[in-house]
Amino acid sequence: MTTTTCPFCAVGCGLVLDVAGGRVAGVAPERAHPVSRGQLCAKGWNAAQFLASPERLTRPLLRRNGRLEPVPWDVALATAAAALATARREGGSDAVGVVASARATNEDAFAAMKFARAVLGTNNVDHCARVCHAPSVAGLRRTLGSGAMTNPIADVDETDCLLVVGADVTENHAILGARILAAHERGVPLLVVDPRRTRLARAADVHAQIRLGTDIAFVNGMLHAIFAHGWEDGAYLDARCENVDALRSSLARWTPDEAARVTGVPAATIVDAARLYAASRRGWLAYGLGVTQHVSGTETVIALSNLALVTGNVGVVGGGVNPLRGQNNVQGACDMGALPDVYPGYQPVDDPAVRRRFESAWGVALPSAPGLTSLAMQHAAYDGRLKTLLVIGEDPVVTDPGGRFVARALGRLDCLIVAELFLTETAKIADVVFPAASFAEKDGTFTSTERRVQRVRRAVAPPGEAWSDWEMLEALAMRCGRPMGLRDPAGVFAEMAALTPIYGGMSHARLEASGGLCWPCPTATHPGTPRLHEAGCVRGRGRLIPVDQTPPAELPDAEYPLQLTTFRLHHQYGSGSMTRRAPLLERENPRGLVWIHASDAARRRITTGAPVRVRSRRGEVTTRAVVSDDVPPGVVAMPYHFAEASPNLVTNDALDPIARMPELKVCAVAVEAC
Ligand SMILES: Nc1nc2c(c(=O)[nH]1)N[C@H]1C(S)=C(S)[C@@H](COP(=O)(O)OP(=O)(O)OC[C@H]3O[C@@H](n4cnc5c(=O)[nH]c(N)nc54)[C@H](O)[C@@H]3O)O[C@H]1N2
Ligand SMILES: Nc1nc2c(c(=O)[nH]1)N[C@H]1C(S)=C(S)[C@@H](COP(=O)(O)OP(=O)(O)OC[C@H]3O[C@@H](n4cnc5c(=O)[nH]c(N)nc54)[C@H](O)[C@@H]3O)O[C@H]1N2
Ligand code: SF4
Ligand SMILES: [Mo]
Repeated sequence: MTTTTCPFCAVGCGLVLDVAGGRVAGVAPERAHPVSRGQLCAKGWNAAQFLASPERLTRPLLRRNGRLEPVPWDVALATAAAALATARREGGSDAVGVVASARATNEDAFAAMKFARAVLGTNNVDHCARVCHAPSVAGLRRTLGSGAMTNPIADVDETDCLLVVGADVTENHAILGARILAAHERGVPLLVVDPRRTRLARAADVHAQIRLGTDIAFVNGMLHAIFAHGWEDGAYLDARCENVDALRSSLARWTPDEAARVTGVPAATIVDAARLYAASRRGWLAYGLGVTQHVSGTETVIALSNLALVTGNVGVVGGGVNPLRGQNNVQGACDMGALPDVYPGYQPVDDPAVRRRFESAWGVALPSAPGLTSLAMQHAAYDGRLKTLLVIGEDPVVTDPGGRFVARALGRLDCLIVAELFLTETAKIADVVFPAASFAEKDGTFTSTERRVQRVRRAVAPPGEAWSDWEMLEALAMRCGRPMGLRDPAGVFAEMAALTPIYGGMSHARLEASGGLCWPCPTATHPGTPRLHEAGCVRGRGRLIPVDQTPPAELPDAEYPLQLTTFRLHHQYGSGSMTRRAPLLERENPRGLVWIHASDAARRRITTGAPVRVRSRRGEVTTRAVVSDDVPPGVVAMPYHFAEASPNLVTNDALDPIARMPELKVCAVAVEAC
């Protein structure tokens, strides 16, 4: 029996792997786990199914005469190191880049970050947070001083009001979703802001079914009503916030009627939502990708932060601004500095004092200018500026926007190196593929959405010749002539903790206990910090910043009359590489689908199950229809787990100017029967 952490979403449930004959024979929930408390969702129960799939990569692969062929590790490492050396010689250090994984451990992410900076000499390092919660990191840093979830999941049981904006919690953070529903059943008011009628929306007291990309108008309308009725927390604003007058005067035009005109939600509903949230003693505000995956993503995060501050809900039990982080270790991959502008612990690369500390710890000169984001690396590859790219545990060909651009851009690299469990669509076009060990085959840690750092433990040996990502990176560093000195996961963690104040008091030994510790945990005796900003905001005063509604980059017109949004299915995960190899999960939703309202379907003679074509200015995709009033007229919605029917063939890559996040949640499309 090996106790470990679920490898899917960032709720971070505890699970126990039952090992027999060198294989994982079963999965059970960890009864004593402080968050999941003996529960698992469908994915957790099936977390071991993919491990022994015959499709697991077991040997390194090298492209020879156009085909990927198995080769010894030595050969694959030598080829990858030579490609990195050639690219740096010809194009300089910034001609190479690294994409880290939010699915692998903190130790793997730290190794990827160190490999980019200390071995390759570039800050070109990023990961899937770019297309996920980069606007939370940017927005909440500006307003509160820290981009992470402020309050723990357990505060759902301590609150007087639940406000969920653009998050499908029962499907995507299922064990948290169940806790929200239970609180609601005990009488806590539940408000949901979502253009789709989600399971949570159906149960809610108020479902604000807003038009796509109009959240700022909605929140500003709420704030207008709050100030108009005197529902703000005046004492809190005086004591703990700045810029109150600027915010208040910026709201003049956002009367509930004006907000209603823009959002399509009745003015009375907006006032109702404002009253319920503001009049409650404490309100737990959570949000997801419906907020972040827009060109206005960072500003929408700021608007939500304004709302929580004006009502005195930051730094208090049962309150908070809570971005529901997605991947099992995306919080960790951000914390580890797998981002182009910061070292571990959000220490800026362009701060000379910080840089000197890392330079003296590692004994190398480090680059000072922030690097390229993952999407900018694709553009640089397309333009020939980036020549060799290492992608660890990510499938951008399926999961990044912009039609076939990603594959075309990666195809122009001199060398694409991929570390993976499976031969994904991205691995298929690689030049070198390294087989990676999965969560059940290595030691390390994951950091959950509530900043909870928990142990991941090796239960079985990796298949064939698969290695942990950090081991591969150390071996590659050695071939590059600059060993990193990483010896084992506990040692990697210790090196990281010594350089990262928020993790400074943690070690593998301290994390042995169930549930681990929440950061910041600066000293060896510090108990961890489940709730941020309690003694005032991390940045000092909470900063209120006026923001205004910006429309989505692409609006419907005669040629593309519908709006496409994207979402997730409970039984599938990400690009599907793991869930589609779990028979009990795959059978629930074995193929791509598009949800369409009955009125739009009838006009196009589309019925449920019918094949349909979805077209945008960037491409087209064929899939099957689900006729349903879960989506409003004028909106169609696709899940993104199916490579053969990927909405990213049509989604828009227009960017949020602050966080460089693409607008994955709305673009204009035409839909027709085919
Ligand atoms: N089963 C499953 N669980 C997962 C994942 C998975 O793939 N499968 N992925 C994980 C990851 S990486 C992440 S980041 C999380 C994501 O979890 P969520 O944040 O819940 O992600 P989505 O379902 O993509 O989008 C959330 C909601 O935003 C709504 N929405 C779309 N546009 C707008 C808008 O303009 N305004 C508002 N208010 N809402 C809008 C959609 O209708 C949808 O219900 O889930 C994690 N959990
Ligand atoms: N249209 C649309 N597109 C989206 C989104 C959306 O809502 N709509 N959501 C976006 C979001 S929020 C995210 S997070 C991204 C996710 O995009 P990706 O990160 O590309 O998706 P995953 O399926 O999680 O891919 C992770 C890969 O890591 C591999 N893997 C798992 N564990 C390990 C490990 O330990 N080591 C290594 N080397 N590999 C491992 C898996 O096999 C899998 O292929 O998609 C984004 N794309
Ligand atoms: S809620 Fe998330 S962490 Fe918990 S079992 Fe389900 S997928 Fe795993
Ligand atoms: Mo995500």
